[in-house]
Amino acid sequence: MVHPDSIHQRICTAKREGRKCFALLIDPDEVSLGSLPALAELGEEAGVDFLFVGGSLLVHNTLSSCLSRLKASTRLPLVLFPGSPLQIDDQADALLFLSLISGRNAELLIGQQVISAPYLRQSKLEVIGTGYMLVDGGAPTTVSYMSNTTPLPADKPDIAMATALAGEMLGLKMLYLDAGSGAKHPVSEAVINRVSTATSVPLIVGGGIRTPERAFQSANAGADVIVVGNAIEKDRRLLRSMAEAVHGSM
Ligand code: 1GP
Repeated sequence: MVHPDSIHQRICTAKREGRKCFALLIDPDEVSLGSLPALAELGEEAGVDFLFVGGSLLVHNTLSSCLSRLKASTRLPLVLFPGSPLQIDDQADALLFLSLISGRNAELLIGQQVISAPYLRQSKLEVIGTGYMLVDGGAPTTVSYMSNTTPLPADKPDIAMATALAGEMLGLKMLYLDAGSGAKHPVSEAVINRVSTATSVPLIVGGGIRTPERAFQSANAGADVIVVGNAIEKDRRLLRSMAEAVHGSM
């Protein structure tokens, strides 16, 4: 059963009503804990819908303190976007339970999930099964190296579409097209459009989105949730214009 206030339900409702969502990605390795309250406040003022928290590889053990700082300073929903089962933390509201469906690494398709499932069942986290598709962003990313998988070719929308369809038919509740953090090239409008027209579950898109124009185009092409991390880490002033661009698209 889907809880009416669940994060998944909020995303589905926004999609149904034609409202696009904007998520700020916070990589605990890349922010100082002291800067989080101000960042959260800025996010609230800018109209950010969700804070995604996580990273493909965390080398500092700060996820838990990052979440507690955020929880103390904002009511924005905190969604874990985990690079590994080590990134499960009850302080968040929800967790994207990712299966790397663009790859053929059984560990990331189902292995790690089997390890995490009993812990997640005992947690209070809302668990959202999400088909994660890595798309070639023009340079090797941490996620392609860490996952030991080949990304989907950037110029083959049909492969992305077929992969997404399979994910939806397998019952995954959301799809995530990601060019990887800091990607040279974000996922193309052609790929976003092909995937979003072929499927009906919410589509999250991120990786290498650096400008409000690009965020607008990606949302217009069919993304339901736009995720930006790197660009805002570099220039927090982009937060408001990014959020406005996403919310202004249709
Ligand atoms: C990465 O989609 C996210 O997994 C966000 O990417 O940091 O490049 O915005 P950026």
